[in-house]
Amino acid sequence: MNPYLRVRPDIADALAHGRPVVALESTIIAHGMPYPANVETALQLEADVADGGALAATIAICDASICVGLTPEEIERIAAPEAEVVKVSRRDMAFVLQTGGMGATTVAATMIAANLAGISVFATGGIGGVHRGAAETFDISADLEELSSTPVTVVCAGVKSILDIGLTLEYLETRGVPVIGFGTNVFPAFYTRGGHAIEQRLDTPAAIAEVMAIRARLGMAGGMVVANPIAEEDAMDPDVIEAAIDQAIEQAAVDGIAGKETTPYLLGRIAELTGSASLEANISLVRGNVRVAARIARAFSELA
Ligand code: PSU
Ligand code: MN
Repeated sequence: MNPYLRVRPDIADALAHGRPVVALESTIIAHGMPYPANVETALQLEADVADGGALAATIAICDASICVGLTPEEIERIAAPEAEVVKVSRRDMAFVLQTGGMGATTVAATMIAANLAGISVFATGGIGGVHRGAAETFDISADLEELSSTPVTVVCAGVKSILDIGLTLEYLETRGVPVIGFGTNVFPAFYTRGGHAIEQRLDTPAAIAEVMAIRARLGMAGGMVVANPIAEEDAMDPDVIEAAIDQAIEQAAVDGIAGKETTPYLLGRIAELTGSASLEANISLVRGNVRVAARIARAFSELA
């Protein structure tokens, strides 16, 4: 066991016996949703995973450890509006383990932690990607590099159109990351069901689990993206969300936002501009993703 890992005993037990476990990230809690919806959602997601027959492991950095399986008290601590929580991606992980304090893990950092703990399936809302204007800014999320090197399957509702979705898909292709539509040939755009075509579609968790197993047998490094669109009845009006995103991006330029602050800033502005509509859509889609992830984790555990 890695000395920096602190795996909750019930999760360690499930993993030791090959029972299905789904990793969940914490940046979405600390920096992706307002309080108290963030705590309520984090706890709801764990219950949804349990309903799906798997065990949830919410991951964060706490007290100089990589905590795999936060307690409800720890979720409350990381979600509190006054909490000082660092956003931790691959680059930040060792630093925050040295300095101590709380860190919310991004998709990239959560994948690293899940892999260290032996968890193969992870669910979130949206992954990071290639930002609009990346040709000038070079702003490409470390999530994409992580997907190319760390063998964890990430179930998401695609990426938000704060990003350049087409370039994000190109980048994933270059880095050899499979992007599989779960029951769809369209890459979802988080709040909406999307528009970019994707070639690979699978309709069952069992088929996805088999692709994971084949990749492992081929000795292929890296993970996969399973793209699961928001439920039709909860999807937002594309014009409403696009207008908010354009305005948020303009404001970010005016305010001189750059680097790791960009994504949380844009998420915050969009939430302000669209109010509860985007929050409700966000909660719906992430709940949908954890349910699919639980089914994939079960199918994968049955293969082993
Ligand atoms: N996109 C969302 N919601 C989120 C994030 C992205 O719609 O909460 C978070 C995830 O944790 C993701 C991170 O891994 O932002 C990406 O940040 P960056 O672009 O700085 O890599
Ligand atoms: Mn970035």
